[in-house]
Amino acid sequence: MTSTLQSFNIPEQALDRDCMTLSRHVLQQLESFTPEAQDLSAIMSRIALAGKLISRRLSRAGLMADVLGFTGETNVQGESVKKMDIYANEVFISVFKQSGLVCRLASEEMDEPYYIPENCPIGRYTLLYDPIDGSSNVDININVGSIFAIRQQQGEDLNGQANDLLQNGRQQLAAGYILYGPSTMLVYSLGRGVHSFILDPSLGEFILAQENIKIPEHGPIYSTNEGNFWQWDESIRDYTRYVHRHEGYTSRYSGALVGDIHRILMQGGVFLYPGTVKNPQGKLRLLYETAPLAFLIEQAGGRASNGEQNLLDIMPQKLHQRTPLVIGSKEDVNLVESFISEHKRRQTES
Ligand code: P6P
Repeated sequence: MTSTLQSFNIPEQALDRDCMTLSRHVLQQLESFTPEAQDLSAIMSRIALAGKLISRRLSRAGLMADVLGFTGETNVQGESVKKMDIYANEVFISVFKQSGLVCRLASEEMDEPYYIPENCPIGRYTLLYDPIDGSSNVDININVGSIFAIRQQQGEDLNGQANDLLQNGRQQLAAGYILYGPSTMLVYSLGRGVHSFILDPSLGEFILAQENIKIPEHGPIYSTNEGNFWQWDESIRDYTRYVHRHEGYTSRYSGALVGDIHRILMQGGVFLYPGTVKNPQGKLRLLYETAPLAFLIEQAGGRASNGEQNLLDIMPQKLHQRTPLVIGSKEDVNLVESFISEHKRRQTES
């Protein structure tokens, strides 16, 4: 007896997959329907909605007034703010404001966290995010991304400074990114593997694409801005000379972290943004860029550090703290770290 689907030549698994939406996948991951599981599922759905809204705007950016270009403002990072940064930041606030899910949103674009007091007694969840990472690429139609992490409030945030967020990356309940590329892809982890979803515009849903993504143990790609070469520590310069001189390495760098990390996740290799003479702590932000990505890459079987310490063990001292970043395949991160430790050894011996 063939099933109805088979009699219409509709592969059952294809239909099942089209029905595996993000919210259903979260509940399946948590193997539970507890209020906490429902909350996380609902939070991920709101993040997906934010991704849809941002994707839609980006796809029309060149055709609409007031989407491209700069606002003329400078953000807490001292960077010129793109109109798309502000729009995306507001999208995340809007999709969570009436959700009853999160009580705070901490963003690269906001000096202080945004509080939604009426939500605080509920999930006590906090969303940390970089609404548009790599926004300099928006005006030239090259991929950009959003990065997010979910944490739970610990203790009382009495002074409204959200100091309870200053915990290491192992306190993250979930993390991921949305890549606005040829297709819009959401990649996330709840600590039970890394899974990707692709936005099907015809359905308006993120549909499961790949489960339990594993990063190769080694890959050919090294991704870094070699324009900073003479700003780097000698150990990083020696690593760069090594990959220049040895077969089997190739450089890929887009200037947008999410796309560069996604390439490393899928093909293997290492991304590094080291400290420089001018910025010893590097450029990337710990709480809403490097820690979420480190969580994800570790879940995929890779590694992430600041060059010496596991990235997820770093205790932030302030909300917008920066860290150097070495992240990717285990073997390739280890190789970078071996140059750093060798230089430290020589310095202590001299
Ligand atoms: P640089 C974008 O501004 C960003 O924060 C990341 O997306 C990207 O990896 C990095 O900065 C690029 O910085 O100094 O190479 O232009």
